[in-house]
Order: sequence, then C-alpha cells, then structure tokens
Amino acid sequence: MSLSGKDKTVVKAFWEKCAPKSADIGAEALGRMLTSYPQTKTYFSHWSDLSPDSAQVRKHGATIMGAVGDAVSKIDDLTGGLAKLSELHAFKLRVDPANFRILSHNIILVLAMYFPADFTPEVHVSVDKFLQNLALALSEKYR
Ligand code: HNI
Repeated sequence: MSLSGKDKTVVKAFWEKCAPKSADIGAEALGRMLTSYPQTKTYFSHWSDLSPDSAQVRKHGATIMGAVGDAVSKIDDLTGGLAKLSELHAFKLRVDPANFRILSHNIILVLAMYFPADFTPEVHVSVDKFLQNLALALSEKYR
C-alpha cells in the first residue's frame, strides 16, 4: 500500500512533534518489544542487560528511532534511502523481517502513549502505512 501525498504530509507533521522525544520513544518501544516479544531477544544476546531501562536498550532505541526519523526525510524513496540498512539487517545481522512488524507495532503503541491528543485516527492510519512501507523497504535486500 503506497503512501499518498496526504499520508506523507500527515507523517511529516506528526514527526515534527515527535522528533524532540525521539530517543525516549525509541527506548520505550525497543524495551517493550524485548519484554513483550521475548523471541526478539535472540538478536541482542551479545548485550549484557536486556531489561527495558538498561543503558544498552536506551542507547539502541535512540539509534533505531533516529533511523526512523531519517526515513521520514527519505519518505519519497524509502527503498533507495534504506538500502544500506536493509543490507545490514539481511546479510550481517540476519534479522527475520517478521520482526520489523513487531517493532513497528511497539513504535505505534508508544507514539499513542506519548501523544494521546495528536495521535488521531487519521494520524494512526498514515503512520501505520509509513511504518509498513519502512518495513517493506528494510526487507528489500532479503530477496
Ligand atoms: Ni535494527 C542495528 C535500525 C529493526 C536488530 N538497526 C541497527 C542500526 C540501525 C537500525 C540504524 C545501527 C546500524 C549500524 O550500526 O550501522 N532496526 C533499525 C530500524 C528498524 C530496525 C529503523 C525498524 C524500524 N533491528 C530491527 C529489528 C531487530 C533489529 C526488528 C531485531 C528484532 N538492529 C538489530 C541488531 C542491530 C541493529 C541486532 C545491531 C545492534 C548491536 O549493537 O549489535
């Protein structure tokens, strides 16, 4: 499902609000993913502490959300913009792409938690589509 012009406008405007909280949002989303979907922990077994508030989880959550913000700026060409990151996840990290949906779910949840007033159904639809397209772009190099 490709993003309409309206989806892109909605996502960009909502991201303006989220950006200052990006690190916290990413940390909370990653921490929740690791706790609620413990099968995702296998990829991070080289970390010493996988609990939601650990320094490693917080730091990597910020990294992931930074990449999501970067993807907002590449919204017109997610496949090209995320090609290197897709290659990394496919060939080096070997992350099963099913996990991209799981993380997206946790990101959506945290966005709704942090911005209950701004996260209208309209925003929900467009952000969900954006994260689906982001996951698809990250899955591109697996073929
Ligand atoms: Ni992901 C590293 C972005 C989903 C497992 N990941 C990164 C890095 C970025 C990133 C950026 C750092 C790259 C570098 O060092 O050059 N990851 C993203 C994004 C998403 C995502 C934007 C989806 C929205 N990653 C996932 C998922 C998993 C995952 C769903 C596994 C469940 N990622 C990893 C692992 C690393 C990683 C593992 C390496 C971490 C480390 O520190 O060793």
